[in-house]
Amino acid sequence: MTKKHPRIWTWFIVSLILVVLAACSSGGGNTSSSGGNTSGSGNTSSGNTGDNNSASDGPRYTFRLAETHPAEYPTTLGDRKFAELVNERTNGRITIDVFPSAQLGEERAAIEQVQLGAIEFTRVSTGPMAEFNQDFGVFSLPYIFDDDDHVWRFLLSDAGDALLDSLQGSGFQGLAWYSSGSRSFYSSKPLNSIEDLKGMKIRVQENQVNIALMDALGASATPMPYGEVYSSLQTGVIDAAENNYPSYYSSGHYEVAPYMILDGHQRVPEVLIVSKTVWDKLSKEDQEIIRQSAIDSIAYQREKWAEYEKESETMVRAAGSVITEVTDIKPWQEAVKPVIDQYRDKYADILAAIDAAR
Ligand code: GTR
Repeated sequence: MTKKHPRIWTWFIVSLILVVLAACSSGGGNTSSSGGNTSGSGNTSSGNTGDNNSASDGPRYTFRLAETHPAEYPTTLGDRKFAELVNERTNGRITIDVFPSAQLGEERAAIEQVQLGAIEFTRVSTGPMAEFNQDFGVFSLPYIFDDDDHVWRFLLSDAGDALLDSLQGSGFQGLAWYSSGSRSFYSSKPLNSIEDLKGMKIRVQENQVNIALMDALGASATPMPYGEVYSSLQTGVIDAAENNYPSYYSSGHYEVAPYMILDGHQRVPEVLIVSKTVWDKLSKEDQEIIRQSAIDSIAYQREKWAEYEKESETMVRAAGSVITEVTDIKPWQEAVKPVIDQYRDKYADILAAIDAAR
């Protein structure tokens, strides 16, 4: 009999502790709360500096950023610089964890997740973005830019800003552009001239313009995710693919497709985007910090890009890739003219802005 009372008390105390714990834990960890809760949030990596300026005030967030490329690739370095600036400028209140190597899914799947708000940020190529916002298809048109400086004059113009903002209609906010050089063809078979592409099955980034482009070259377009290209080249599912030197090298494609022809048919920039669902929940101050940090990460990404572009060229040449220069680009430009004709009206305004940036 005497034992019963202590047991009831034990249950009472345990229940009380559980109720108190439950009440405490419901107050933090919500990444979208708008209250000024700066303690007990789910943020894993920040240290609250205890500063009381406006950047430190407000909700704490831990966001994810999906990246296709490996950790040392220049876009990933740009993403990390961006995340670092945001973290510094909010005194650790906003953390953006970068997930490289397509850990969060292949590019198209990552874009879909960002559109839904399941992943907050991603850095992607404007190539696959064309299926989410048609204006982005303009970047897949062949030979519309003279060189990298021309691309950047356009991207940093009002027309470039307008393109970033046009993503709002598709469920994103565009934040900044990153460099991606120019794309050229490579194959497991010798590539000496434009004629060699005829009849080849060529992997392209997933969008409609690329299908028209391969038709114009007498090849057949095989859109597929980037992560499947290596094995598809290896097993002969495709004969060729196309990309810039950094991707050709870092993906290992040069090992299975050692013939490259430097036709430079496209300059398809990279873009850093955030989910509109997430963006709209942020305060104006946080939006401004995030936008400015993205813009401020561009210079670093461009610098790393320039270094890695040279390094990857050296590495693939040293590994024995046979690189053919194109001395006369005119036959290439002539061959792809039907593609420009097909899309001239659709992209009239953007093409005019690209011309104006020459
Ligand atoms: C790269 C780009 C990637 C991806 C890839 C591809 O140049 O950086 O984001 O789009 O091309 O061809 O799929």
